[in-house]
Amino acid sequence: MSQLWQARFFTTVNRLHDLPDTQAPEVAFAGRSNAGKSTAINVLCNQKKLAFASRTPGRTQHINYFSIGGAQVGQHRKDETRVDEIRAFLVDLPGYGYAEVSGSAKDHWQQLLGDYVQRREQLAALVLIIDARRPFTPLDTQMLEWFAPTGKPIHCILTKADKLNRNDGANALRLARTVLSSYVDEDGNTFPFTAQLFSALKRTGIDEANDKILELLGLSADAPDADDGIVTDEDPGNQTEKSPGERGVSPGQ
Ligand SMILES: Nc1nc2c(ncn2[C@@H]2O[C@H](COP(=O)(O)OP(=O)(O)OP(=O)(O)O)[C@@H](O)[C@H]2O)c(=O)[nH]1
Ligand SMILES: [Mg+2]
Repeated sequence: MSQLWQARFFTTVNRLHDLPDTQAPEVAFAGRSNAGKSTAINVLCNQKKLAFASRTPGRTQHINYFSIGGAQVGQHRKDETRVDEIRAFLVDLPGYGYAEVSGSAKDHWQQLLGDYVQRREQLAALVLIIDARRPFTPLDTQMLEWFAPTGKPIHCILTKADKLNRNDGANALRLARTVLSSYVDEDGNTFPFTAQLFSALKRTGIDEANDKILELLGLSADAPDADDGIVTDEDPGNQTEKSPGERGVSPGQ
């Protein structure tokens, strides 16, 4: 059982000002609307309804925090989370590029996402969720360029790989790695960017994503689990800033 299976809903926020004043490291899932962020979180956490996933694009409209640690998942599900025992957070971000969102709401979210990824000190790394069939849209590139100067890692999950045949999947992965390695800082060094294929439907790439996310959160894969209970289908009933890093970023090498 992965430590990610302990995840439970923690809080939801709509403004940077309201981000939780917590110290545990967080990994945020960013990506186009409908790319599969919420679904990936659910699969990795082995819970069907932890994050809202939907056919309707634009479903995730707030920043949702899920805590790992600080609760005996599987036993006393409704018990309060012990905040000081939380070891990490997964953060589900609203998708970008959703055409139906009005201009001002879109601007609000673009600005908020940009500020969040560039300035949130607790953010250890970004998981960029990309539909394997539509790699690196301009807004994905914008996200990369916002985040790269922080010097923190990005793990790119090319999801819906079940929609591609083996050959096209391999090509999509190769292209993603080429794009990621084309970003260099002003000294010509590449950034800590990685990529993998994933399918929530076929359940492929889960172990690789799980291990990477634990590593990014500083949680070791073989650490003892808080609890032996296995939760697969429970609804939790919910539903400081740092200046951007010094390093410049430039595409192309
Ligand atoms: N075939 C296939 N469909 C997937 C996969 N992952 C997600 N989907 C589907 O894609 C749709 C969108 O998934 P979500 O997880 O809600 O996407 P999201 O990125 O959270 O979207 P927003 O909340 O709008 O930003 C849903 O219908 C999912 O079932 C996958 O690996 N394979
Ligand atoms: Mg979502």
